Amino acid sequence: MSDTRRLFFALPIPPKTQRALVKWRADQFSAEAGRPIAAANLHITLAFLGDISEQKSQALQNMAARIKQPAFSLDLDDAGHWPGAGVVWLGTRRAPRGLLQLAELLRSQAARSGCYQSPLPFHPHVTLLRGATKAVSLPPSGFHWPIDFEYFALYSSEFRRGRTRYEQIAAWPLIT
Ligand code: 2AM
Repeated sequence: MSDTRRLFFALPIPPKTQRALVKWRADQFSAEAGRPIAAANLHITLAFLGDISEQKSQALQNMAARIKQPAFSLDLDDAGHWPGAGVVWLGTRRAPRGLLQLAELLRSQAARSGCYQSPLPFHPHVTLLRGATKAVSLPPSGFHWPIDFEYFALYSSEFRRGRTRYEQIAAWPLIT
């Protein structure tokens, strides 16, 4: 049996914004609202690959290395709750074209390599809380978390000793 890893392409949230978001989240949500995601795990998923072999991972990394997409900024100024998935998220009211193009490219390369892609439209978001299945009161609008993204990365996700750990496997620059 060959070894597989659970992998996904994502945009990491810069550490300074991670710290600020975690503080803000503690003020905005009660402990009962859901399980907070660790600061270091905050990210925007671009394409989820699932459990894949090293060979497939290498092929997708080779394709990622050839991507030439401009860097972009986005403002996390939107929040929402998906009770079915139990997710409270931050998103953006105006997704930059560069982000949508990058995700579309990675998702179509993943699909062509046999990684199942959800038919739901891509909705860029940072998951803040999990296990949020009951009604949650969301922060009033008016918050802004501007972020400049200059690279994207491939991560592995591993559940160990009761914790989800993400490890960056490789990263590629966006054109500045
Ligand atoms: P989420 O934050 O909306 O739950 C690592 O698990 C990342 O991949 C998470 O950001 C998660 O998105 C996303 N993810 C996990 N399973 C997925 C799936 N089946 N389809 C799409 N994205 C998924």
